[in-house]
Amino acid sequence: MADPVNHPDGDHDPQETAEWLESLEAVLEAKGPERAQYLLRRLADRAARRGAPLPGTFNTRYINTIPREAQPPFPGDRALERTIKSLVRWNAMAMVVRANRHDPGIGGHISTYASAATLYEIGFNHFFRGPGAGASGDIVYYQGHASPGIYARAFLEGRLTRRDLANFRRELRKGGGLSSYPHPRLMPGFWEFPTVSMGLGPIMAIYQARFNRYLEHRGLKGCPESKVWAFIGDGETDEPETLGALTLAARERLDNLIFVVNCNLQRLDGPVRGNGKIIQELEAAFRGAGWNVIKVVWGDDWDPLLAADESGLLLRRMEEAVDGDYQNYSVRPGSYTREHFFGRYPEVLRLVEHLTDDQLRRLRRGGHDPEKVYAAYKAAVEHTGSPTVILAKTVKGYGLGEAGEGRNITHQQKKLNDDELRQFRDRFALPISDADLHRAPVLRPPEDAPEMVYLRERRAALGGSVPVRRPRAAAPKAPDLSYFAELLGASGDAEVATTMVYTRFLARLLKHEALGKLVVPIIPDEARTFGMDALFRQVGIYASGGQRYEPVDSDILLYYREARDGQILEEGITEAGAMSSFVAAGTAYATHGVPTIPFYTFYSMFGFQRVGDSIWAAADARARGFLMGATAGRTTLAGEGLQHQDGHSHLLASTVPAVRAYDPAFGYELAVVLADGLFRMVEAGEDVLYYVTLYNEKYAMPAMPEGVADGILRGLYLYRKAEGSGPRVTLLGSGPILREALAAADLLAEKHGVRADVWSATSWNELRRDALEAERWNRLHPEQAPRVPYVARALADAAGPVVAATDYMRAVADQVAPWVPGLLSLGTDGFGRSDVRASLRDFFEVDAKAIAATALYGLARDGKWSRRKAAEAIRDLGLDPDRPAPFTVDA
Ligand SMILES: Cc1ncc(C[n+]2csc(CCOP(=O)(O)OP(=O)(O)O)c2C)c(N)n1
Ligand SMILES: [Mg+2]
Repeated sequence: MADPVNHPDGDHDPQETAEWLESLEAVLEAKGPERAQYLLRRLADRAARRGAPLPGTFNTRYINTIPREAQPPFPGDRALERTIKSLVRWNAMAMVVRANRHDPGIGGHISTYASAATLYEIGFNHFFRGPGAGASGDIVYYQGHASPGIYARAFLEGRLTRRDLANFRRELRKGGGLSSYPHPRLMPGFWEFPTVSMGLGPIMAIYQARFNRYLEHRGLKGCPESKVWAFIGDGETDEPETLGALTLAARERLDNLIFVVNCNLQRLDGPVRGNGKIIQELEAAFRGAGWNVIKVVWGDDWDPLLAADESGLLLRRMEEAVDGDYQNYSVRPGSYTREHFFGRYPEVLRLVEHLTDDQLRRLRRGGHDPEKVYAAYKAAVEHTGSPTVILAKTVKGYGLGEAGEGRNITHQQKKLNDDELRQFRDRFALPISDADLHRAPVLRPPEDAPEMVYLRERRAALGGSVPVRRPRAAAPKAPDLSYFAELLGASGDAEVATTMVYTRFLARLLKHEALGKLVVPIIPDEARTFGMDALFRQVGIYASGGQRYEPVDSDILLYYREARDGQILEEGITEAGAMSSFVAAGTAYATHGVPTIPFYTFYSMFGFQRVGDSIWAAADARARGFLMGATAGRTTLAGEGLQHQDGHSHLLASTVPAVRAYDPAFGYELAVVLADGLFRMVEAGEDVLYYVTLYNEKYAMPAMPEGVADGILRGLYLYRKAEGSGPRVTLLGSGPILREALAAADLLAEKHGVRADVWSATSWNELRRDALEAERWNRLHPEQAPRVPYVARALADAAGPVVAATDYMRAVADQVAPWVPGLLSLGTDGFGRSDVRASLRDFFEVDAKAIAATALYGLARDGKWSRRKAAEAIRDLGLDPDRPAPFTVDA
């Protein structure tokens, strides 16, 4: 091949250029590439110092990174692999076409897998290690929209039935079906990682690869051979999460990580970079971040053309053409490509004189050439010291011809007519008769057909089929509540916040003989805010290379201690990254057979609101662990104002079916909830998540009363019974606002002779969940004795009006309204403000006086108190009845 650097642009002294290049050749020949690289670096250094720095470019030329000469021999049987791939292609297409014929509008994708078939098949036949390959096998993130291809292969491997395929996207049919995309929640024996919300797969893959190292360095599991593969769409790389953690992967030298970006140049609506080149753009980004980049741009048809490109003009033409042009070259006839692409320069046109138009049209791109893809994967697997990305150029909808190959509509294509089916069959030489064609039959050769034997042999050699999800960790016994006895007593004179109680819980758990080492504390740069820095000393911060400097605060007790076997994942300021670690740790019971228990502690405002989609993915992935929303509460987090004060995370938490959310007020409540979470997730193996809000308001913690544990877990228990006579009311409070309810009860008794029972509502969400179940059962069993929801049962004898108050939007407490007649709720709807707690609670009307006034109104409303006295009380308490509501936008 012509030297690609022999570029005709701006060479004013070709003679001199030739001499320099000759010298380079001589060094390469005699001393090898390392010496050549050394000299080039020295030259670049010198040039920079002499005022001629090399222009910053992280790009190489627009050709394959691995030249033809360096390609390893292909170890497979090309013919049999092509047969298998054609069958998978056809079946993937057929299952979508059939599904949409049967149920128009059911959806599915043909063109994504069509472009990626070679990328996956080379993986399945030669690289992806299954569970039997030792350690944990490989960990593969499949591009969500390529799932028909993954199902089609599993069908050939005998893992799925015809009925499964027929029920693609019809999961509710009798016998079950296949989920649209990778959802472990719905197909728990098959899919491991949810990927279809774009960008989450890639970032989860990076933190998964890092977590594998963590397991190793902490002596929990050695899995150095296990590779993490992430298949990504080129359009998907626009998601900030896709590229957001690249530098972490390079910094951690994650050579167990391989990204494969399927550069079919298109996304849903049109080209990814019509006016540029996505491969070159990504190359620069990945190289700049420190990745090993392997470009697979051209198939072997191009090798002789490049070899004959003496003038360098073919290469120049390849670089001039933009992705929008390349899209045309895959759609239009060969004559168009001859004229527009090759025809620009006579020298280039001459290179293809011997090729017909049809041959020109079929000049393959690198991502469709098995040998080039194999070479890239082999180099990636063998590369050490940094992660690798493979940028493979393909055609979207490859093989669909008129039905959508390379066209802008291709992403949505779900139907093929008879002509299009015939073209597809002919192109891939599939054994389907003309008569059968219109049925788009799913194909499966007999078991003893050579391709079937080959397919099975290859997977057996690689350790069995993938994807497969295998929850297999032994379930360690969780400590019971008595292990945390120190947290259940009264704090006496000491004032503590629930965050402090939580830190003590964690410190104690970390000392537990069986579970301690399995705990994975995850923090995005807020440990000091939460008072968790004591853990730095106790268990250390994970640093793969150990601590290579003397910490500036090494003379103090709580210095920043990093260690190779450190236990804390101190992620820095990346909630998306921290959530990815959470998923890796929370699914390790299945991925690695190691039941690690993540405790991810974050600023509650930056939890569900910021990374809600990642939490949804964690729930889909059946992750188990604790999400700890610290500095919670719109009025409890003082000073910080609108962007920080969380008054809605419980509402958001209620949208995720796997989340059990709690809002404890007291230390013992917190301990009961966390111990229960350990039992359910670790010992009982329930695939749920716990969300618990923590606060930084300090107060004296009472001792745990007898018999309240069950109520704490169900979400409500009577904390203080009213004494004495007089009109009665019932107050419910959660989190620190429970104390406002208690103060309101005192106020009502002292000033108005009204008696209040005060209940601690530890989980509005759980109360509602339970009530919904009872209500549904009643609806469906009209002849039977109705079930009474727990909240209604608990409050059956509640006296007077019921007032609920929380540090969250009223909708949080209102969740129980259907079962608590006449409920009056108070909450913190509106934007937060920078101020002290007392002022904030006054503003949002959730303090003792607002609760008391509401209770008196309730009595008056119910005819048990005079309306005049209620109005007087409002004035006496200092409430301004005509002030605008705090939740109006201009309050
Ligand atoms: C977060 C998110 N946004 C939008 C979508 C909808 N969507 C599905 S596929 C697609 C286009 C994908 O293009 P690309 O990543 O290039 O994949 P290709 O199908 O071309 O391989 C879009 C926008 C999604 N799944 N996730
Ligand atoms: Mg694409």
